Amino acid sequence: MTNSRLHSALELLGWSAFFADQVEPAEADLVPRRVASVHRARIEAMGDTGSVRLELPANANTADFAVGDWVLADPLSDMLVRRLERKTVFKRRPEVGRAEQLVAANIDTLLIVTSCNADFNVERLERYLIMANQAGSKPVIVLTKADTADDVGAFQAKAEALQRDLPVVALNGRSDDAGSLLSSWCGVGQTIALVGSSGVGKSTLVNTLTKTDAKQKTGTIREHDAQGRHTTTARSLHAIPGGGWVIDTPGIRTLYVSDITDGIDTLFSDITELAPHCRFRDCTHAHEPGCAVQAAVKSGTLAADRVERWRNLVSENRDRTPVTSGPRGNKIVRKKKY
Ligand SMILES: Nc1nc2c(ncn2[C@@H]2O[C@H](COP(=O)(O)OP(=O)(O)O)[C@@H](O)[C@H]2O)c(=O)[nH]1
Ligand SMILES: [Mg+2]
Ligand SMILES: [Zn+2]
Repeated sequence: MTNSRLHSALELLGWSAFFADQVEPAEADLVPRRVASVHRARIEAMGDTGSVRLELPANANTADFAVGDWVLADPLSDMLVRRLERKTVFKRRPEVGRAEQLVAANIDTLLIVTSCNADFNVERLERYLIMANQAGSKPVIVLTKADTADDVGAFQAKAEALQRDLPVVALNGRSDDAGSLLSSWCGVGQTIALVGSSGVGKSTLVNTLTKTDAKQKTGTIREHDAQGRHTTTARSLHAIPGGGWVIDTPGIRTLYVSDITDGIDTLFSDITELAPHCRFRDCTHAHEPGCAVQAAVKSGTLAADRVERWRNLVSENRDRTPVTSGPRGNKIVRKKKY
């Protein structure tokens, strides 16, 4: 474990070169603050001097900010000046025709939580994986209730087959071991969030991870973390003893895919990497002669149902993504607001 006293207060909050490099010389008198919770009319943030309520410019819309965002503020007035570019961002479009909503930002790792029981569902896990890939967060599958299952290895193998190099951790969320099994994603300044169906053990895991151990309660940030201050909000940052942060209930519920540029390709890289070997450049991998994907299915190296799910997800994304966002097949050019 890294000793948190060797890190600055901002580094403990997740500040890194990615954000520091964005600060212009003219902004040297401003201070970085990390958004801890977003409300309709106010934003709470954390910085090297603790929690503050940011003053908002008259034209600011709190809906443009997400838990986890880094902003620059005036240290005297706490006035928010601007948001820094995000390393990762989760958005969702609640319905076709509605605007995308921000869920959370700068999440390094998304823990996709399911249980070693009937909750385990490949289709649902694939949708969460697409979400994580698209956001730019590293996905990890967490298999809870390993203590209740006869064949944990079978669940583990199925989960590992979902995406190349996908870490899979099986655990008992109620046991203290859970924290050490997940510690490599909960280090100093690292931010995680959990998604998964109701009842899989997300709250249990958050409680286990954030359990305050008096011996580890060191450093300035720990003294005034957001615990107890933002109990009325749906989403907020909570400190993990040892250095990381967890965003509770990130509220990612909608499981259809939309507005995905490369999150599907990342999930199905085994399929998309075969495409250049097809005879036709515009091969749909459905019925064309000389199709490398169909050849892989025939030879048994690729599962037919996986190709089928890939096809369905690609078409669902096409149907649910507004054409105004970008021409079909091209990368969506995302508008920057700040
Ligand atoms: N045996 C066992 N029970 C668990 C585990 N994780 C959670 N539970 C239980 O599952 C139930 C639902 O957990 P909860 O954390 O509320 O799930 P959430 O809806 O995802 O937040 C509770 O009764 C927990 O005690 C686990 O790893 N093993
Ligand atoms: Mg819960
Ligand atoms: Zn093909």
